[in-house]
Amino acid sequence: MHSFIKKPLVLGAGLCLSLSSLFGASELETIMKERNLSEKDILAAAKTYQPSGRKDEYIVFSSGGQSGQVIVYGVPSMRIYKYIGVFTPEPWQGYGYDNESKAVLKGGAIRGKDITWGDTHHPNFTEKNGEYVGDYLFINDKANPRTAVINLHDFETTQIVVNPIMKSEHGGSFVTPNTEYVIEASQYAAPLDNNYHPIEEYESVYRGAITFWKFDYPKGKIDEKASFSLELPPYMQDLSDAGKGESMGWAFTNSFNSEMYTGGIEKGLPPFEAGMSRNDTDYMHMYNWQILEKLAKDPKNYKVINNHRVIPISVAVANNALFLVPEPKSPHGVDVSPDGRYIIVGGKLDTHASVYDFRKMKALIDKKEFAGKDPFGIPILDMQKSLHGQVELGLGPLHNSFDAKDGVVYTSLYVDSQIVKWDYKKLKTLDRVNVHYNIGHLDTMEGKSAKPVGKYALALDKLSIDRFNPVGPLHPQNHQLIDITGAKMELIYDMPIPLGEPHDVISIAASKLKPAMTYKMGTNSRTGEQSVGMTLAGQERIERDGKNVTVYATLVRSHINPEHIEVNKDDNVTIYLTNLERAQDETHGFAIDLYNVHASIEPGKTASVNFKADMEGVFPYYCTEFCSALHLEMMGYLYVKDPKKKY
Ligand code: RUQ
Ligand code: CUA
Repeated sequence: MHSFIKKPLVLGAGLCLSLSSLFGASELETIMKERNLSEKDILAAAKTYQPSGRKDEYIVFSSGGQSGQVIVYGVPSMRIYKYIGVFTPEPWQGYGYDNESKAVLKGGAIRGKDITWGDTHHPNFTEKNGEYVGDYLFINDKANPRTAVINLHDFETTQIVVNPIMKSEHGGSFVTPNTEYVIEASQYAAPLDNNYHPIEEYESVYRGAITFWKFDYPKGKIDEKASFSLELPPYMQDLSDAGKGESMGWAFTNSFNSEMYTGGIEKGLPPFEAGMSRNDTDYMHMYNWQILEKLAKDPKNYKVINNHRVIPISVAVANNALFLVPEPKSPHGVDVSPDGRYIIVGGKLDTHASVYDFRKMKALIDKKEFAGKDPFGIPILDMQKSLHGQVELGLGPLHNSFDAKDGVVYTSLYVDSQIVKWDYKKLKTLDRVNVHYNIGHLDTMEGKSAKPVGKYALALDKLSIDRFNPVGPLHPQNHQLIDITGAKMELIYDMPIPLGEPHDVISIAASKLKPAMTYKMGTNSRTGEQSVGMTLAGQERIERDGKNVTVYATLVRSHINPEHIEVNKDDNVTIYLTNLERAQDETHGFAIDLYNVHASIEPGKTASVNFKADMEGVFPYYCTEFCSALHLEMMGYLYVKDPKKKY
C-alpha cells in the first residue's frame, strides 16, 4: 500500500493537488526530488501536459523559414502535428513526387527555373470581418517572391503564385479583413522589369512595390489576372498590416532605407547597415487599397510590366491613395490594433514603440495638412501630429500581438530577450518576462485578429544556445509558451523547433478548423476535383499506347492491384493510384525501388506518378506505410525489359 498524503499539497499560486488514491504524495515528492523540479515546474507541467487522447485548444501554424514548409503544432501542449510541404518537396506527403503536387510546385517556377526551396515568413488565415475563418492559409516566400495557398480542408498546398515584378519580398502575406486581397510587399528594391540596370539608376529605376493578390474565394485560389500592384520608392519596404474597423480600406507598410543608400563596402564605402541607418526616421507607407482597386480598372491609371498592372506612384498620389509617415529609424513590425484605430511600430534601433492614431492621420489627410513631400512627390504627414504617443519598452522592440483586454499588447524585445506587456492606449508598461533568447515574432492566441483571445503567448526565439541537449553547431530554434492570463506572465514550456527558422506563427481556436478525415473517392487533392485516373475495385488495368503505358492501380489493405507491371525500356510510365479505404488514417504509400518514385495516398485519394523506365531490370514496389499486419506483403514487381534483347 502507498502511504497517502494526509493534507493536500499546496503548490505555487494556490494550485492544490489533492492527491487522492492514485498518487502517493511521497511518489510525487520523490519524482520532484529526483528530477530536481520545483513547485513552479509542476504547475507549468500541469498547464501544458495533455493526457493521452486529449486534444489541444489552439492550433498554431508556424512558418518554417528556410525549410520552405509550414509547421503545425498545438497549444498548450506544444506537440507538433504536421510539416506541410509548401515551397520545398516533402517526401512523406509525396509532395513534389506525385504529378498532382509537382504541378503545384511547377506554379512556383520563376522564368522557367524550378525553385525547390523557399524562405517562409508570415502565415495568415482567411478573414471575415477581421476574424479568422480557418479554411485557407497563405504564406509568403521571402527569397523568391511567391505566395502559396494552403487548403485547410486537408492541410495541403494547392497553389503557388510568383510575383511578376518583385525580385525580393518580405511584407507578405497579409490579408485584408474580408480576404479581398493578400498583401505582399517587396523588400530589397530592384528594377520592376526583368532587365539589367546599374546601381547608379537606383533612384530612377529601382523600386519597391505592393502587390494585391485577389483571392477568388469560391475557387479557393488567387486570381493572378485580377491582381495588381502599387509602385513604391526604393525605401526597402518591410512588414505590413491591413487596416480594419475604422482603418478599413487602408494598409500600412514600413521601410528601412529612406536614405536610398546603395552600399559599396568593397570600394571602401560604409556598409549597407551603416548607410541605411543614418537618418533618424524612415517611412511608414499608408495606402488605400479600395481606391487603388478602382484605379486598377482603368488603363490610363496603370502601366503594364511583365503582363501585370502596376499603378505608378504619381497616380496613387494624385488620387489620395498613398502617404508617408515618419517612423523611428530602422523599424520592423507594424501591427494594427484589433479595432483598427492604432498602428504600433517597433523600432529596432530605438527603445520605444510608437503608437500612431489612425484618426489623427486621417484628419491630417482630409485637411490636406502635410509636413512636406518626399523626392517622389508623396505627401508626408507630420510624425508628432500622427502619433498617439511613444512608450519606452526596452532594446529592440520588433513585433506586437494583442490581448482580449482592451488596450493590452505584447511586444517582443529582440535585444533584451523579453516580452513586454503594455497598454498602448494609456501608454504604460505593465509587465515583462525573459525569453531565451533573441525573440523575433510573438503571438497571442488569435492575437492579430479583430477579436484577440490572448490567454497564451508564444515567443519565437532565434537563439536557443543553452536550452537543449546539444545537437551540433546548428541549434534548433526555441518556441516558448507563456501563460498570460495572470498579472504576471509565466513561462511554462520550451519547444525546440528542428526545421528552419520560423519567423512568425498564427494561432486559431481548434474548433474553427474543420479538416476532412478522408477524401471523396478518387479525389485529386491538389485540385479538389475527381482525378481522371480514379480507379475503383475491379477497374484495375494496364493500358498501352505506343511507348506510353498507363497503369490504373488500387491500394487497399493489404495489396496493391496490379501486382505485376511489365514495361519496355524507355517506356513513359504513368501509374494512377487510388486508395480504396474509407477508414480514417489508413494511408498507403507507394514506392518503386531505385526509381525515385514515391506517393502518399490517403483514404479516397487518387495520386499519380510518372517516370521514364530507363533502367532495365526488376524493381520491387511496395507500400511505405505500416498499414496492417500484412503490410510487408503489400508489394509488387515492376519489370523493365529491353525489347532489343532476347531473354
Ligand atoms: S520577420 S522576426 Cu519576417 Cu520579424 Cu523575421
Ligand atoms: Cu499499405 Cu502498408
